[in-house]
Parts: sequence; structure tokens; C-alpha cells
Amino acid sequence: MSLIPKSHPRVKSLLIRKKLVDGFDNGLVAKEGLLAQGRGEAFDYLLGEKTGKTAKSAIKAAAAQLLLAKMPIISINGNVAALCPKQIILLSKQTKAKLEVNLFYANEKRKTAIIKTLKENGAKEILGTNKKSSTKLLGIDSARRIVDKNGIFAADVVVVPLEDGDRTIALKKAGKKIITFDLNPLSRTSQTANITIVDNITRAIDLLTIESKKLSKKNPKYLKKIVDDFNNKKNLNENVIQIKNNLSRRAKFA
Ligand code: PTJ
Repeated sequence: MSLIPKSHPRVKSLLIRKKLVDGFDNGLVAKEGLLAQGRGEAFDYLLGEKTGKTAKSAIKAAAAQLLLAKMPIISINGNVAALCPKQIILLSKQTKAKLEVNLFYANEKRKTAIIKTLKENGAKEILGTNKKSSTKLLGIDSARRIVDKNGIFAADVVVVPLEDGDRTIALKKAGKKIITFDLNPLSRTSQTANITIVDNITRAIDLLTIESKKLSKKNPKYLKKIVDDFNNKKNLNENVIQIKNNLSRRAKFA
């Protein structure tokens, strides 16, 4: 029996990895999703495997932005469906955000498995399945360009967790506000989004739901001030400084 407690960050990280591997075995996650997880783990390690001050302020801004939205939506990919299906649905209920499955590596079988998982975890309506209501977003080469007319295409605020860079740029060009979860503060998505939560989605998602609940009693003026006061570039730079500090602290003991 291991002497390391379950709450230890390394053990938690291994449990998260297991969710991804199980998600792959169950047909939810693309092969490339395992690589994305590895990249995320490396950054998580460098960030100290905990939710820092910068992530907390991004979470607060994201909650305010979601509550101000006329039509918020959360985009779901294979990794998200494997890592936190229940939590993502709780967030969507709390913020009245719709859900749309949108895959980089398009695959109907995987899409069906993702929808089944979301439904088993309490999702009622899931967009991204009806070919009749689909349309194309300009400026994207991948399958991600196919979106629902009544979903991502019409939304004013889009949550794109664990995302590749092209779509964030295209969605911003289409006038939408973008919120992302990305452990890499240097990724194109992180740098392009309006609000980047640099934290493991498995830790940050519940905090975002809790913050949304807390802020739901506030008026729009109060919420707008939170969003206006948030500076994504500054926040990302603070994450990079955090990584540098962690690296030099560790190097001293090497
Ligand atoms: O299911 P699909 O077909 O839509 O494909 C999904 C993946 C994730 C494979 C696709 O979007 C992709 O290739 O993404 P990238 O370009 O690898 O980017 C994923 C980003 O998410 C990277 O910057 C990772 O550091 C980050 N990341 C990985 N795991 C986590 C994470 N960020 C937060 N929490 C994580 N658990």
C-alpha cells in the first residue's frame, strides 16, 4: 500500500492521467488528446500543481463574463468529456450556458460516445449533432469550423477549454468573447483569449461554478467592472513569472 496520501498533488495528477487513459479506452479521447494531456501535465508541474492567485482572478473574471453574456456556450472536446463531464454540466446549469460538442479530430463514433457520456452525467440538450443546423466558421481549416447555427455561431461568449489556437482567433474575429482553460500560458489560445484560466481544468472548473453562483446576486455594473479590471496579458505574464520562480527554486535544490 502506498504511503503517499490521495490528496498529494502527484497522486492527484496520476488520477487525472487515469481519467484520460480510461477516456481513450472508452472511445472519448483522440490519440492526440493523450499528447495534449502530457503537455498540460508538464505545465501543471511547473506551476506547482495548485490553483494560484492568477488563476483565481481569471476565474472571477470568467464568472462575471459568463453572467453578463446574452448567449453563453461551452464547447466540449474529447479531453473535457473524459476529465470532467459532471462538472462541466454543473457549470452550464449555473451559468445557463449551452453545450456544443466540437472536435478538432472529427470522428462520428467518438462524437456519439461523448454525447452518451454527457447525457449519462445529466446533460439535457447538446448541440453539434444536427447536420441541418450546422454552418461554417470562417478562418478555420480543421473540422472545428463546423458549428451549430443556434450554438457557437450565435453565441456572444464561448468557453473553449483545452483548445488549439486557430479557432480562438477565428471566434474572436467573429466578435465573440473567449474564455479558455489552458495550463500553457504561452499557447496561442492562451494569448488570444479574452480570459485565460491557467490551471488544470479538473481543479478550476468547480471553482468557476462556485464563483458564478456567488456573483449571480450582483448587478451587471458590478460584473462589468470585474471584467474591465481584468488584464489577460498581465495575468499570463504573472503565470510565466511563477514558472520561472518555481524553476529557480527547484534548481537550487538540484
Ligand atoms: O477531442 P478533439 O478532437 O477536439 O481534440 C482535443 C485536443 C486537446 C487533442 C486538441 O484540442 C489539441 O490538439 O489541443 P492542443 O493543441 O494540444 O492544446 C491543448 C492545450 O490544453 C495545451 O496547451 C495543454 O497544455 C492544455 N491542457 C492539457 N490538459 C489540460 C490543459 N489545460 C488545462 N487542464 C488540463 N487538464
